[in-house]
This record gives sequence, structure tokens and C-alpha cells, in this order.
Amino acid sequence: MAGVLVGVLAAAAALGVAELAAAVTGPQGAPVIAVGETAINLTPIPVKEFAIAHFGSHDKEALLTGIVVMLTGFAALIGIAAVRRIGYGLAGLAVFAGIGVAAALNLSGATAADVVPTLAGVAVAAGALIVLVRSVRDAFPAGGGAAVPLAGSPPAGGPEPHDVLPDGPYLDDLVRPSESDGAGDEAALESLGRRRLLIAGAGTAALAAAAGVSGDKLLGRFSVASSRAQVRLPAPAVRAPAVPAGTELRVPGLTPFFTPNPSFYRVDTDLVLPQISPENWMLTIDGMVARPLSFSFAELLAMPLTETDITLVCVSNSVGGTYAGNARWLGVPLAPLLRKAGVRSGADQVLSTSTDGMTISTPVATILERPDALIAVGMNGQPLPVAHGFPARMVVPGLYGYVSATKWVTKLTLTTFARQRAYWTQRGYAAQAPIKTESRIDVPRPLASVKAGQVAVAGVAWAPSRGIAAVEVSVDNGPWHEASLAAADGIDTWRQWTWAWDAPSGLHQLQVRATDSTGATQPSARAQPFPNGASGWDSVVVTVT
Ligand SMILES: Nc1nc2c(c(=O)[nH]1)N[C@H]1C(S)=C(S)[C@@H](COP(=O)(O)O)O[C@H]1N2
Ligand SMILES: [Mo]
Repeated sequence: MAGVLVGVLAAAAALGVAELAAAVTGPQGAPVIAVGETAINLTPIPVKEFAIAHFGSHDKEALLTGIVVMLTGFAALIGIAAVRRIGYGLAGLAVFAGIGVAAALNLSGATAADVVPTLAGVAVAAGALIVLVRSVRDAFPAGGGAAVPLAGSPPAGGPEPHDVLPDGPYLDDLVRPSESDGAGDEAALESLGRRRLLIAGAGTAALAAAAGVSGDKLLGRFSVASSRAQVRLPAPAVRAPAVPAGTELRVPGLTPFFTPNPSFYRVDTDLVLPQISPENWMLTIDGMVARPLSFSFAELLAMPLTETDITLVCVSNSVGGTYAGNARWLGVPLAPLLRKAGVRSGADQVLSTSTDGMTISTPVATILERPDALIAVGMNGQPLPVAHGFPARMVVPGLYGYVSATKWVTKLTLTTFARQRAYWTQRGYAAQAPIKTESRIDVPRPLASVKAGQVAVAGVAWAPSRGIAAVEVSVDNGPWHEASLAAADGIDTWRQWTWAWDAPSGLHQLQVRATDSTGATQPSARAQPFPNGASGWDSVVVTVT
């Protein structure tokens, strides 16, 4: 038990001090974060799909919790080993240092400074381990192992002679008077030792807490919240057309037409959100261009801005899932920027790069065709939230986020699909990924219990860049009934739909399918999100009473 506590206390001190060091060198160097980010980058696709499906937007918390649980386990083992022989404990710590350093160096844009938090933490853990092990040995000279009670009465049978202890490089030999021979002296020393142990333990815990809490506070200085609050977005040169009356149906529980920013889904590979201040932000256009260009944020805001409504969908959205949102975006059209740079013939891909190391490939043709493919700076009338790419991100209608929607974007490189593969393409996802037509039942909720009679069945359907032409509902695999559609705000946004069901009592299954404006109806065949988006009909089972 003593060993477990020693190890966990030393680990807590390490994490606290590492947090404090990270407050100086930058948040991504904090070892748990560095290890987590590296795990994300190394995670095979099936595990990632599992995590997204089962933890939803809590996948990051789940990962961090997992790392902390594993860390605590290893720390306990190190503590137990250290009480037996301090060298074993220190060797265990060295392994940790290795993992932390490797993870920190593996981060995108890693500098030598990013290994400092891990090294500082491990150095403090080594010190804490030495002091705590020495205190345990002074307090319980007889047992020396995991079976020794941490506090309370001496081991049954009274104090035992020192020489039962296995030989080892115990530091306590330096402090314990070797001439002590009487049993009384022995007992006095032990009770003194126990007091020292308590002090050492409490001291380590206090150090861990103080360093961790102040580190946390200091990390706040990396926040760009205040620069974001100062951003004033100019009025658009091209306004989005007014949303037609009847775009929003009044059905309780139905997804609103515009997704408020705080409830907009978030998908990215970051455990720590990039904090990019607009003063330091630059966008560069390079690669296969006649004239490489770069702009500051102020220069970007001085260009004519376009406002447009676009529904953004994640390729990881499963049938019936919630990784889709609709917003009014404000930004600079990409096409004129590319034309200004002069795209050289043969370039078919814009490879966009973010400060977090994400790379995303988008077809040049799509960008040139779409005047509303943007470098966005505004979302629903606000500067982009930090989680959604502040100060600037890409938004392109009709393409899944992983091939279009680069957040915290800083570079656009004109290249070819043959020559360069983006982050998710390297991991097996499709290089070209238009958003598939999808429809979702929002109400009634799955497994809901509803009263027999008129029941409003309602949801949303999307086919961005094609538009939704029809939505149909079927009960218990019966005939398809045409739902009524809300007014369309354009082809790039989702459409609400509703169908009045005369529900008989019993257990029933409702299914939905949509048809896009090209006349293509969603196929019933189920496909998983990997490698180019889920397909199939959403369904819910409800009890009618
Ligand atoms: N820099 C960066 N941009 C990114 C990602 C990312 O991991 N890093 N994820 C992409 C994916 S997979 C999607 S679906 C969208 C999600 O955008 P949102 O979080 O604003 O909803 O962002 C895209 N842009
Ligand atoms: Mo995504």
C-alpha cells in the first residue's frame, strides 16, 4: 500500500510541475496532452470510429481519462518497485520520460521546448520518489514492502532488526544512526519516521496541487478570447438572401434551421484548441501558382466579404447522427484569391494546412465553380468561435468537413491529387468526398412512447450542393408517404420536414428517406462512415399507447 501511495504522489507531483512548465513553454507540451495527441494521430481508423460512435463528442474526455487511469496504474507499480529498490522506480520513471519526450517531439510544430514539461515533471517525480521511499523506510524499517501499513501501529511482532531488509542503495542508511541498538530507540525513531513520512507525503501532495493549479491559471494567458472579443466583422459586400418564410417549422424537438454556435458539433484532432491571435495570423497561397501570396487578418477583412448559408457535415456522422450543423458564414471567396495567385495548369488540389498540423485536400474545380467557397471569419453573426477555427477557416458547400472545412487555416498549397495526400486520405479515407444525401428523424425520439392519434413525425434532410426534392416516411415497412417540406433556403442547406402520422397503438417502426433534386433517392443499403460517408435509412421504433 505504501508503495502505491508513493508512486501516485510522485506522479501527481510530476503532472503538477509539468503543467506549470507547460504554462511557460506552451500547452501542447503538457505530457498527458502530448501523449493524447500522439495517440490520436496513431489510432487506427476502426478504433477512432468506435470512439466517435460510442463516446460522441466526449471522445476527447474519454481518451484523457484513459491516459490518466493508465498513468495512475503505472505510477502505482513504480511506487511499489521503488519501495523494494529505488533503482527500479527510477528506471520506471525513465521509461515515462522516454514516452513523454517522444510524444512531445511527435507533435506538429514541436520545438525542443515542448520536452521541458515532461523532463521537469519526471525530475520532480524522481526527487519525490527518493524522499518518499526514504521516509517509508524510516517509518517502517521492518517491512519495506507493499504489506507495510502506512500509518498506525507497528507491524505485529514488534520492531525488527534492520538487517532483515534486503541490501540496496537505500538513502535512509545515510540518515539513520547506525549505532542505534536499543528497542526503545528504535521505536522512537520509527514514530519520528512516521511523522516525517506524513510530512513528506502531505508536502508532495501540496506541491502537486499548487503547481497544477497555478499552471492551469497561467495557461490561461495563451487564450485568444480577448483578441476575439475585439474583432469587428465588416458588413458583407454580398449578403445572403433573406431566409424564406416557412424555412422553420414549429414542431417541438425538431432541429432548428440555424444551429446556434455553442451547440454546433465539433470534430477535430485537438486536445488543446489552437489559440491563434489575429495579429499573428497569416494566410499564404503557394505551390503551383504564378504569384505566391500572403495576407494578414486585417488585409483579409478589408476584402469584399460574402455571406452564405451552408450545412456542414462530418464524414463520421452515422445514419441518424448529429455531426451536422447549419450556419450563416461570412468570409472572403476563395476563387478570386486563387485567380489572383494564378493557378498553374495541372493543379487539381488545394492542400490546406492548419496550425494544428491538419491537412485537408479540396478539388480546385469545386473552389473555382463555387463563389461561396470561403475563407470564413464569421459564423452566425459572430467571429468564428475558437473551437470552430478562429480567426479563419475554410468552408466549401457540398463536401464533407475533412475535405473542405480546414479550421485555423494558414496555408493553401496548389498541388495535385497524384502528388500529395491529406491527413485523412493517408489514413484510408476517400480523397474526393461529396456529402451524401441523408435524412434524419428527430421526433419522435427513438423508443419514445406516444399517444395514439395524430403524431408529428419530423426531422431534417440534406443533400448539400444538390438540394432536397422530397422526403418520405414509411411505417412498419409499409408504403412511402410524402412528408411536407419546409421552404428551401437554397441547395446547400438542410431542410426540415414533417409528416402527420395517424398512429395506431402498438410498437411501430418509422423509416425515412430523401430524394435530391437530381432525382436520386437515398439507397437503403447501409454503409459505415469509413471511407466516404454513411448511407442507409434512419429509423426509430416507438410505442403508441
Ligand atoms: N484544423 C483542423 N480543421 C478541421 C479538422 C481538424 O481536425 N483540424 N477536422 C475537420 C472535420 S473532420 C470536420 S467534420 C470539420 C468540423 O468542423 P466543426 O468542428 O466546426 O464542426 O472540421 C474540419 N476541419
Ligand atoms: Mo469530419
